[in-house]
Amino acid sequence: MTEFKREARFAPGRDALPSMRISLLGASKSGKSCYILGMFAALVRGQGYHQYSLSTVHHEDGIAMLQELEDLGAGKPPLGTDEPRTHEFTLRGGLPGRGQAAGVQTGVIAIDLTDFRGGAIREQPLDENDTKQNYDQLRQSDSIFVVLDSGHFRQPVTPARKNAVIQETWANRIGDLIGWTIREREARGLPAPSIAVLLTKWDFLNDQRGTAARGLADVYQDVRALLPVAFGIGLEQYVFGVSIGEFSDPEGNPRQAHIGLSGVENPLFFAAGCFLTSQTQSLQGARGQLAAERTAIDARLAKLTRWPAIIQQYLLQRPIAERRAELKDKDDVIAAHDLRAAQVAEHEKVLRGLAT
Ligand SMILES: Nc1nc2c(ncn2[C@@H]2O[C@H](COP(=O)(O)OP(=O)(O)O)[C@@H](O)[C@H]2O)c(=O)[nH]1
Ligand SMILES: [Mg+2]
Repeated sequence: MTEFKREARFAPGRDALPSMRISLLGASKSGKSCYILGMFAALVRGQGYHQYSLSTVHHEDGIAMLQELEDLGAGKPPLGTDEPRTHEFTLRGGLPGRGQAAGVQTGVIAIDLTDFRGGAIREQPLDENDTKQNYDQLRQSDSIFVVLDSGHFRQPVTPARKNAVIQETWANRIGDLIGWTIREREARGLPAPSIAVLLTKWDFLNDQRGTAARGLADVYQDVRALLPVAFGIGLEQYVFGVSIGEFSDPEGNPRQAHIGLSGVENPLFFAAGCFLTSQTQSLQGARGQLAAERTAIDARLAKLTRWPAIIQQYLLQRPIAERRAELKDKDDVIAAHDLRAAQVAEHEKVLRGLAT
């Protein structure tokens, strides 16, 4: 039997794409696993003019996720396995472009998204266990999704309630891990992760039939007071209300409901936009390097072509031809680089616009 090759049917393959890591941090039952299912389902068909879409590296994983979401709609909640789970996605999108490139869909970012195990958030990063591995992944995170159950914000977080909410949302643990990640990355010369705060089960607050109608602006102030570290100077952060359907009442009792995805793609677009900003910066650095290399070749060529024509013709023909070929190669590399940089910049702009 011929083995079916899973990836890279469309160039460029996933390995050639810039890869970003996202870690989800949130108390157990805050809605992390459900959110991932909803986000995938919302993006599987493509979104917006640029048709941003998400696919799983292994197609069967995607099918399983869609099935889990359908099961949820049929009244079967997802398994609370409390296992760390990394989902491997590819974000694709098209750019208008001109000529041959017009409307072509390409991979934009390879995304690894880790559903952090609840225990790992609360345990010490000891050697030789999966908690340590989780810490390694956290350190590599370009973005952190902080998952907070909107149920905690149906009333304002008053001083009297604050400690209870900190307890229930694990805010101290999450704040500590965010601070740790920022410091670890700084020590390695890496940019701070972007922070997307996800207010899951937003239907609790949004609900017109109304358990409580509070606007995002009010809740934003509560979140800021709860997790100041996520709002530090120089950090990119944004607060999103997301919902996948009224699958539980505010007391946490499951209930049957239709799937109703709301706002679930925005945090991903935000994280992708922030990530592409740092990509743009490193592409600029690489561009400077390429330009310097071109200048060096050009100087060598100029030196050769200063000789009298007769010498060039008889003695220097070969080195001159070689330098010219090198120059052409470098120009091709630079042109490809510039096209890539322009595409990254365009995706960055569009994704940021879609997110907010
Ligand atoms: N009302 C409502 N309930 C939700 C929503 N998302 C998840 N839930 C409920 O929250 C429970 C816990 O979600 P889950 O994703 O398993 O939490 P995790 O432990 O953080 O992974 C689910 O079983 C659902 O009953 C939502 O958008 N709205
Ligand atoms: Mg879970």
